Amino acid sequence: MGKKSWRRAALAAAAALLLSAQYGCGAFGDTVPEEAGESDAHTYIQGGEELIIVGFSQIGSESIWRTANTSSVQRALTEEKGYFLISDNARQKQENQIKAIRSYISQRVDYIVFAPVTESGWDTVLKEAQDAGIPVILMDRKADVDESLYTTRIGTDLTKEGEKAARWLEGDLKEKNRLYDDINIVILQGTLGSSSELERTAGFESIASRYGNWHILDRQTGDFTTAKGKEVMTQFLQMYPDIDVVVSQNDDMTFGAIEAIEEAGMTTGIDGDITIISFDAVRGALELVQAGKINVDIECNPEQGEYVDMVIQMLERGEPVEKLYMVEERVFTHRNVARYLEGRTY
Ligand code: GZL
Repeated sequence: MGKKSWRRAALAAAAALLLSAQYGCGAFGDTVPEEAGESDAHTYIQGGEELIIVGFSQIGSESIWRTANTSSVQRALTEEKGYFLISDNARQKQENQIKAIRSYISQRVDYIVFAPVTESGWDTVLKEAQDAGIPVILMDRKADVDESLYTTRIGTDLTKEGEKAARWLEGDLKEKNRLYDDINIVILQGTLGSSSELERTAGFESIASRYGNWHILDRQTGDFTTAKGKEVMTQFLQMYPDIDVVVSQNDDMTFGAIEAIEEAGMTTGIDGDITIISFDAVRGALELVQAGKINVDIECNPEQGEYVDMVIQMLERGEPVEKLYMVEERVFTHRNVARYLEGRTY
C-alpha cells in the first residue's frame, strides 16, 4: 500500500473517530469500529483502490430542501464510487462551519465541499485551505471571496429565481386586469446575508421597483423555518390588515405563513384572500400548488451531489473544470404541476 494510501486510510480513521466522538453520528459513511487499531485502517482502502476523502460542511437541517441537498451528496459520494465522506451539520452557524473546515484541513482531506450559510466571513479559512493545497468546492450558496479561493461553485441562479417570481406576479395581475391596481406585498426573507436571501430579494425587487403601485409593506426574515415563518406572518397580519401578496423565500416558511393566515380566518391561493409566491418547490408545497393554496412555486434544485461527484472525478483525472455549474430549475403553477408531481424525489 503506497504512502498516500496509508495517509488517506489513517486520516479517514481519525476523521471518523473525531467526528463520531464530536457529533455522535456526525460522520456519514463508514466509521472506525471501536476496537479498530492501525491494522483496521486498511478497511478504507477498498479492493486496493484509494478512497477519495471528502470533508463536507453542510449548513444545517433547517428545511426540507436542505435535507434533500444533503441526501443528494450522500447518494453521490459513496464508498462504492470510491469516496470516504465525512459530513458535519453546522446547525446554521458560521462558526461551526469554520470549525469543521479547519478540522478537515488538519486531517488533510482530499477535497472540501461546503454550502456557506452566509456570504461573508470565509476569506481566512479558505486561505488556510488553499495554503494546505486542498481544493474547495462551493455548493448551493455563494461565498463573498476572491475566486482564487475556491475551485468551482455548483448552485442555482438565485437572482433569476427572484426575477421569475416578479414576472409571474406581473402576468397574474395582467390576467386579472389588476396590473396597475395598488398591490400590498410582504416578503418573508430567508437567512439574512445568505446569497439565497440577498439574491431572491434583489431579483424580485429589481422588477417590483418598476411599479409604483406595488407597495412592499415589509420584509423580515423567517430564517427558512416553518416556525419562524408562521411567527413573522402572524406579526405581518397584525400590522397590515390589507396584504394582497406574500413572497416567501422558501416552502418551509410558506407552510408556516399559510397556517398563520388560515388561523386569522383568511384564505390563500388561486381564489384566496392572499396570493402566495413560494420558492424551492418541494413535494409538499407542489401538492399545495395543485390544491390551489400556493399560486406559484419557483424551483431551486437541491440535487447537486452528482455535480460534486462529476467535478471531483474531473479533478482526479487532471481535467480543467468550470468556475460555475448551474442546475436546472422550473416554475410550477396549477397549470403544469401535475405533470411533475409524480416523479418528485424530494
Ligand atoms: C437555496 C438554499 C435555501 C433554500 C432553503 O439555494 O440555500 O436554503 O431555499 C434552504 O430551503 O434552507
